[in-house]
Amino acid sequence: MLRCGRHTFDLARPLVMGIVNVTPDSFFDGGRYLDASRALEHARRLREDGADLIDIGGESTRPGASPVSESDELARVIPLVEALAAQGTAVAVDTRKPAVMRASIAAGAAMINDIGALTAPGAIDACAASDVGVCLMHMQGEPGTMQQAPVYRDVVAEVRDFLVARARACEAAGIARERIVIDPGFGFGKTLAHNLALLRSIGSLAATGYPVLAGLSRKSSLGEITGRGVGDRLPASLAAALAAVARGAAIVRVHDVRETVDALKIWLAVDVKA
Ligand code: 9MG
Repeated sequence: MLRCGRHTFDLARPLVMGIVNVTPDSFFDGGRYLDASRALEHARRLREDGADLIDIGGESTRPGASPVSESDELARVIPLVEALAAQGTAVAVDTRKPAVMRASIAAGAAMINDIGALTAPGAIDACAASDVGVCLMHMQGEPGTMQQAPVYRDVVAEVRDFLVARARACEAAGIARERIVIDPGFGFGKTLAHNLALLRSIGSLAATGYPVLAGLSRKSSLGEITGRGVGDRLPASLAAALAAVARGAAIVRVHDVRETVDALKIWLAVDVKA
């Protein structure tokens, strides 16, 4: 079970998290949903398509992205969280800022999705004071420069050890184990070889006992393998989501919810024992 505020998810089947970026510069949907009514309409569509959670982001995290002010991020994200949560949607908010975390939780967010794994001062406390779920992601470096020269001695062991240490820090602060998800952070300070090693080793992350979220949707590693631009990476994204789930991922974070839900239905029909 995964507990996220008033939502409880059974992890017997993989969950789908749909992405809505309320940013001018995200790598796939940047600029499409800056207008709040369009973002809301898109989030509702993703829900209808079968998303279990909707991830709202007000700051681009793509390689090379520039930081956004707290007030801009709040203005982009909070109205959407309020509107979606009021309709009963489980909303995750992708942020690293404790003030945005607190405001999102007050507005009804069910999960805080932090690419910084709650390392900012005050971030753990902001989440521990509530009952939201938390997604702790691994990143080497900062979005502005992280893809310049990522280096690891043993990428799988280093990512796993970091995530377990962060999860334990959360538990020590009062965030129950059932509220914690870990994420290797595909593309965040990682080469293609690092991403592939992590994808192959999702089982070893899942063996820690924390549910694993995999975010590969439309990412550049898929383009490196297929030679396709971001707009033509749907088949690669579906294959990557299935590869992650087959190795033990509990949640996939995707742009293309309808197609991913269909692909998972086939995978489940074939793979899961009755
Ligand atoms: C915000 N964001 C972009 N990519 C992501 C990923 O792979 N995982 C998580 N948790 N968040 C992400």
